[in-house]
Amino acid sequence: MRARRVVTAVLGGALCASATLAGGAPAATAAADPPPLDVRVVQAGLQHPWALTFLPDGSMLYTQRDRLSVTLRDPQGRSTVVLSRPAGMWSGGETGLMGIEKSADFARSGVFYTCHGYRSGDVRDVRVVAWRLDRSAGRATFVRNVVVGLPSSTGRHGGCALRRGKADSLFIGTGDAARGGIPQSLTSGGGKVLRVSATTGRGYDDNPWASARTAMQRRVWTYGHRNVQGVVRQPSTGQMWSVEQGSYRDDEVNVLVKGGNYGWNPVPRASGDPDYNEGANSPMTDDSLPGTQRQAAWRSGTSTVATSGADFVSGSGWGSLDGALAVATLKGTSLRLLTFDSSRRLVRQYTPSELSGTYGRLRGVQRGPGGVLYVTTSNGSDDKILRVAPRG
Ligand SMILES: [Ca+2]
Ligand SMILES: [Ca+2]
Repeated sequence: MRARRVVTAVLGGALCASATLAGGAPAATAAADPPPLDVRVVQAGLQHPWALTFLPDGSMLYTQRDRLSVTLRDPQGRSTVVLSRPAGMWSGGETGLMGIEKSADFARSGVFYTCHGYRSGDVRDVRVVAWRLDRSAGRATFVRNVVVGLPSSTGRHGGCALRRGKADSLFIGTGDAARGGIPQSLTSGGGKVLRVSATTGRGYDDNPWASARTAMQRRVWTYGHRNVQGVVRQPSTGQMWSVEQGSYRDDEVNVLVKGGNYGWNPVPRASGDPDYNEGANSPMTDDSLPGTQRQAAWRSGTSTVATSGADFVSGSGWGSLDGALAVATLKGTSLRLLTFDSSRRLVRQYTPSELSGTYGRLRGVQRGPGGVLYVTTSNGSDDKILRVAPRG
C-alpha cells in the first residue's frame, strides 16, 4: 500500500492535490506533503559521531570515530561514556570506532557490537567485537571477538557498518582497505557484506559459500563493494540494502542479493595504472567481469556526494516520505530521501531544505522511537546529533 501510494503520486505528477482530494479535506487545512521537518540539536560538542543504536528503554548508544568512545545517552539527556580507548582499538584516516548495533537479546544480556580499527603487535585489522553494558557501573566490558581479520591499511576505506538482520544474524559492511585485489577476492573480508551469527561470528549454513574452505568466505553474503558505509534493513520487507561511496563517480545504493557481485574491481588494467586503480577504466560496477554484476538501485552519477549512513523512514507523519531511504551525505552536506517502488526502482529523490547545507557534513542516520530520525554530523569539531521529525 505504501509503494502504491507513492507510485500513484509520482505518475500522477500532482502529489499534494491527489493526497488532498483523496481525503476530501479542504486544501487550506491539508498538511503539506512532503511535510516540513523539525530539526533539533540533541547533542553537541562531539567529534565524528559515526553511528548510533537505540536501546529498549529509549536510550541511545553512539560511537565517536577518533575519540574511540561509546556514549550512553538516556531519554532525559544524561550522558555517560561507557567505553573509552580500550586496548588495541585504533583510529587513522577514515578508520576508527565506526558501526554499532545492539544484540537481539539486549534487554536480557546488555550485549552490543562495534566495528573498529585494531592495532596490537603485528596485528592490524578491522574487527567486530561484542561488549556488555553494565548500566549500574556506567561502563562496557569486552565479551568476545565476533569477526577479526578484516583488512586494514592506512585507515583508508575501513568500512564499517553493522546492522542486525533476522534473529541472531548480523550484517557487516566493509571497505576494501584501498587494495586492488580485495573486493573480488572471496577469501578476503574487505569490500564485502558479511552475514554472520552475532553470537559465534560464523557464516550461516545458507550463506552462498557455506562450504568454502576459509571461515571468511563462509561469511560472505555479497562482494565487489568499494567502501560500505551503511547497511540497512527495510522494515516493510526485511530486505537488506547497502550504501557505499563511489570513486570520482557513482556513489551507490544497492539491494543486497545473496551471492551478488556488485562489480568493483580496482586492479591495474593498462600500463601505468596504479596498483589500486580508481581511474576511468575502473567503473563502480564493471559488467565485463565474469558472470552477472548487480546494478545499483541508485547512483550519484559523475558528481559524487559521499553517501554514508542510511535508514528507512517509517511512520504516517512522514506523509509521502514514509518508506523512503534517508541517506546522509558528507560532501553533499545533505540528507537525500530516496523513494523506491515495490520493484526497487527509484521513483523519487527529495532533499529537504532543512537538511541541505545547514549542518555541514552528515554521517549517520538511525530511525528511533516513534519513527523519529537521528542524524549525525561529521565536521571534525563541535559535531552534533540531530533529531529530525515531521512537523505535525
Ligand atoms: Ca557497484
Ligand atoms: Ca559480466
